[in-house]
Amino acid sequence: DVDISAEMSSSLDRFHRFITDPTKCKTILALVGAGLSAASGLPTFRGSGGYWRKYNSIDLATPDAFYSNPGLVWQFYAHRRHMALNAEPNDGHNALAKLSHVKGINFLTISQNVDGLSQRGGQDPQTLLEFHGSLFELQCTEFSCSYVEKNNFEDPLTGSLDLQNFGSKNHPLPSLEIDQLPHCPRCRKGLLRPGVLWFGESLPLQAVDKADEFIVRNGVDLILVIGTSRTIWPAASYVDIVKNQGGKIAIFNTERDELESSEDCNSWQFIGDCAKTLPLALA
Ligand code: BV8
Ligand code: ZN
Repeated sequence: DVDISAEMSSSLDRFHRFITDPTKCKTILALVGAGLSAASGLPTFRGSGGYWRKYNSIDLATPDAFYSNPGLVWQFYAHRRHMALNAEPNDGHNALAKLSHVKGINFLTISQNVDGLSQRGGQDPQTLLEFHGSLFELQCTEFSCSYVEKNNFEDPLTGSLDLQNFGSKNHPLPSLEIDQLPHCPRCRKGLLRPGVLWFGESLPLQAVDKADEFIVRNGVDLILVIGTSRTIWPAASYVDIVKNQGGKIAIFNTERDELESSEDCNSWQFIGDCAKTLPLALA
């Protein structure tokens, strides 16, 4: 049900010939962003998607915002946890999950998404790096305590973070006190924070090392750039790293990417909803 133009079907053929030729395409890296979850109903960051009520996500996804107004930042993340938990993985997630089971160690996804949908879509966790953390990881902010909880899907985390109390737009956001926010069950005094990477925070070294080791060990033959505006660093830098190695690039986006001339035979652009174009391209 995707309108396949003549141009698209010829580049699909060229792509299929390449991706199914083990002498040409052994190792695949995917860089995925918010556009992969758009078909699941989760807003992207650019344009209108980047706003929650009157706030721009980038202004709330910072340590300063959290330490100056933890209640507001927790309401923002409680809202996103709730939306992600009530969203379903789409055919784009499922296509990548299938590829992960076919390719195994010759496939790696660097995900900028924190919504947990790739895992719920069945992608082999060994092939998935959550470069920007996860909405469902909690960390203690007490310096001496190292409490981290993964896969916490409780919704709401506390009574005050129940969307019934602040979900609808026309209710003013209640201002929450510290003791109404999630606290550490281990040290019992630290405030918990969402286990996501905020702007200005350095990436987790083990994720960067795993990505670099994968790229150096194998040499990447193809990078799939899926639903990302390539505006966030250093995640965006992996596209050039692969191209500088001589890898080919396939872009799956609703917008044409001006950075890549589709003339040369080293790149493909599949314009449309990646929940539709990915299953076609990876079939
Ligand atoms: C770092 C988790 C070292 C939180 C996110 C000044 C001071 C400090 C740092 C910087 C600075 N200037 C620049 C930096 C670096 C900064 C950065 O990149 N800033 C940007 C604004 C320029 N990066 C960092 O801070 C990183 N850390 O560099 O540490 C350091 C340390 C100290 C000082 C300097 C450097 C950490 C970045 C991580 C931020 N955390 N997420 C949360 O989610 O709340 S980023 C967040 O936004 C998302 O995770 C995601 O990565 C990003 C949005 O990007 P996309 O996923 O691409 O989404 P977007 O909406 O932009 O695009 C969607 C695309 O999909 C579009 O192209 C659209 O056309 C397409 N699309 C839409 N629908 C579909 C579709 N495609 C296909 N199908 C569809 N249906
Ligand atoms: Zn603690």
